[in-house]
Amino acid sequence: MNGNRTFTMIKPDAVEKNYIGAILEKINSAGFTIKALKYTRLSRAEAETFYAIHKDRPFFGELVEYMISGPIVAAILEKNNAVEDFRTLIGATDPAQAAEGTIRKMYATSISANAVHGSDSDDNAAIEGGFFFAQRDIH
Ligand code: IDP
Ligand code: MG
Repeated sequence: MNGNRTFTMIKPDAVEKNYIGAILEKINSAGFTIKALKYTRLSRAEAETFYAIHKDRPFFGELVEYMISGPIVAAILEKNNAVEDFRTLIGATDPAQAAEGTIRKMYATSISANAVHGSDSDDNAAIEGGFFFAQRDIH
């Protein structure tokens, strides 16, 4: 059975362009409830840990530099079938391939600076949410 929580970040490019409000509005309009929310900035060590699964990929260095280049918004979201439905809402990793109306199509800059993160599984949603939020931050 699919779970009802996912984790997202509004990434530095979208924050820089003042898209926080527009992206949160799209998330709410799609039926997701915000369970936790934080405006923060990753250290290099945190970004390397968060993306450790990609450490052998050629884009890892670029990804870490980009993710520490400015502040982000982190959030835990709730909806039935949250992980899959949120991946549909954000669209393909490369905004050039993302479907019309998706968050990445509307707000992303490039395959690296692609506006938002979305967890890829229930297990990772729980791990990633736990990376940013204590139990007392989740409501
Ligand atoms: P996802 O965010 O759609 O799940 P992943 O394959 O998990 O995509 O990659 C994590 C992040 O790494 C992407 O969101 C993007 O910021 C960056 N990334 C992925 N592929 C590339 C690439 O080919 N070049 C540069 N950055 C990339
Ligand atoms: Mg991923």
